[in-house]
Amino acid sequence: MRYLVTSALPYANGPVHVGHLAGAYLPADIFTRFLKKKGIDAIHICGTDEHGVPITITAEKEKTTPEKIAEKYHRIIKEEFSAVYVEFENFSRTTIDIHTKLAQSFFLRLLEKGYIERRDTEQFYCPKCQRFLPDRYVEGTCPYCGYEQARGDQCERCGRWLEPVLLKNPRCKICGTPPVMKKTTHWYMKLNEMQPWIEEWVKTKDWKPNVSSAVYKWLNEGLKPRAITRDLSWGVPVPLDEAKGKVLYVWFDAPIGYISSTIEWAERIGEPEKWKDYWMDRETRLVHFIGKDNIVFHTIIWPAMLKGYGEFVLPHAIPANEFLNLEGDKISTSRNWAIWLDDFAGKFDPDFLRFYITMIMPETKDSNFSWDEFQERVTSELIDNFGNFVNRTLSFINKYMGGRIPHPGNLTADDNQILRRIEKDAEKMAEYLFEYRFRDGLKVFRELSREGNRYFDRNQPWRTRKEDPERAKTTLYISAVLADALADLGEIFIPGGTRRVKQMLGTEFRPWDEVLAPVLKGGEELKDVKPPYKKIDEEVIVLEKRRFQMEYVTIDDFKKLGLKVGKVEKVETVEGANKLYKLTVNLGDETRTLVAGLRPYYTEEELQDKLIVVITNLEPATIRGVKSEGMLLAADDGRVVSIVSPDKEVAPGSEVR
Ligand code: B3M
Ligand code: ZN
Repeated sequence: MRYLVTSALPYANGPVHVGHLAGAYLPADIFTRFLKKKGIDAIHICGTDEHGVPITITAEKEKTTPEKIAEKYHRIIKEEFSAVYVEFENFSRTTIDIHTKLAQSFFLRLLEKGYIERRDTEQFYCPKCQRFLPDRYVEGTCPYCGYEQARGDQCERCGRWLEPVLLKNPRCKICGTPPVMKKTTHWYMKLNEMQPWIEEWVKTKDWKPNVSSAVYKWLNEGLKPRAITRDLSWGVPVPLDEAKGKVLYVWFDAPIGYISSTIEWAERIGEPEKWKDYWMDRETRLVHFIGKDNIVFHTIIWPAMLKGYGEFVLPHAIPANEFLNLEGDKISTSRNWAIWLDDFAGKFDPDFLRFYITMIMPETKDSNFSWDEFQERVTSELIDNFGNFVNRTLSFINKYMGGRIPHPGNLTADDNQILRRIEKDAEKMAEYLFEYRFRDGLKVFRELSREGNRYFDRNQPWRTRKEDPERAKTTLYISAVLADALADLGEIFIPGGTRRVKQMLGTEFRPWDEVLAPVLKGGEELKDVKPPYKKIDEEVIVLEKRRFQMEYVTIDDFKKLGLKVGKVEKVETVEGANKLYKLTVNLGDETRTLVAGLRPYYTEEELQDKLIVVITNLEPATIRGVKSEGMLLAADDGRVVSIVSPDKEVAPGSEVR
């Protein structure tokens, strides 16, 4: 048996956020790490999806080329993943040569075999821009809700799916000209003819309930032929003379990226034939991790493409996740209602995110990320549970046992119970993980950590140390063995902290099934004992939370805000807080103190005498012992923080309306 694990290819038109992480990349990373630790041959394959209209739109907006956008975000996304310890055997791009050729060969083979047909149709065309307009390039009034800026594929206000012809007053998104209908030719995949086979195949699968319901909804509606070409210049060219100026639809070429990335990997490691083991050997289990919006493409269209092509294995499982919301609201990149991975990793230990996201992973239904819960869960379940157990064990050994793990004496029933439990829990976790139940897997780990703390409390080494030293030594030995086992079982979820634990113990990570046989014999010397995790930085949480404390307001609500221009008269640092400044601000008829988390972004000189905008009637808050009587406004796109400042000189105290 062998596994090929993939996660959805992110569009190279923006950075990756926690929603993406929870949907596909984290479960895929945990799963691959687990398989490898189980001694199973497994690789994790991904790359950026660099074609498609979203990228050309971004390029037009930023007045640059799709190539440049793809290049930029490929690099950013790759860095973001490594910042949260998500690892791949290969992270490719759909613009490489291997990919273009393979995608074209897919098209030609399916055409040759009669799965694709040519059709003449009509489509919106902008006479001014002289181009056909993809759905997203047409804007108009939504026929359902009357929203005037509805997009040709979907209305952002009422959420309904649209087609450009349904829009009232349609216009070209680029130049505003009303488009005209024009004849064109496209190639369609005859999914309707493939439906009987797809249904047969789908029935052989043991889908997760959320996946299953989406798949059958589509099948029950009946599959329709689907256009797989577009009149665009950005994409994989359709390899036919009669199709000049046309490219493959991005969703046709994207999943082929899983194969081309595997080929690229095989070439890179100097075994150019090796990709075939993963794509052509029936022993391989192909597992696609994706978010729920990608279900139909992976469960219906992609298998149909693979089946039509004929040489490759079909998906073994598609454990799609539902959505992760953020502070009770849908994640939205355009509203910056998101937590970006690189931003997070600069502020907190990446294990914190991996741990919390796994705890709330949207495996069967949507779930919600909340900063309060993040802080609470990470503190109580990771730092004060696993972290504390390791730390009290190792500190005790350091302090009272000369820094060496003691040799055990006779084992009591309680000691043996711990050793057996490690074994049982490792098995239980493995069962959950093979079933893609990552929350449950992590729960076993959390409970085992908790049992470690209880064991330590029950056996009271601080007391037996004087009364019964043999007992104390055995207790600490067993605790160290458990700490070592926890590091192994936890590694797949929290690779950072568990590595630090291994370093302190002087042991190596071991295969899953060897966790039961303790390697520690007693006598080993500990190295650099310190808590595996630092506490969560309260000030950083406070600042993060502020970003998400908004909801829709009426004009009257807005008027309730006392917004005034202030002038910074004095800038001071706050003792023990390296993110904060204490600002003394002149508001015309009064002077106030504000605490602001600006130190990473502004020097004291830059702030001195600056005009700022202040909310004057915000409930005062005491931050690090300093009373903050208001809040200043700043823009934050996740990368740059920029103070909002009037662009002409106005008197301090001026009202902002
Ligand atoms: N790029 C959509 C997305 O990022 C798409 C996935 C392709 S997987 C083959 O959600
Ligand atoms: Zn136009």
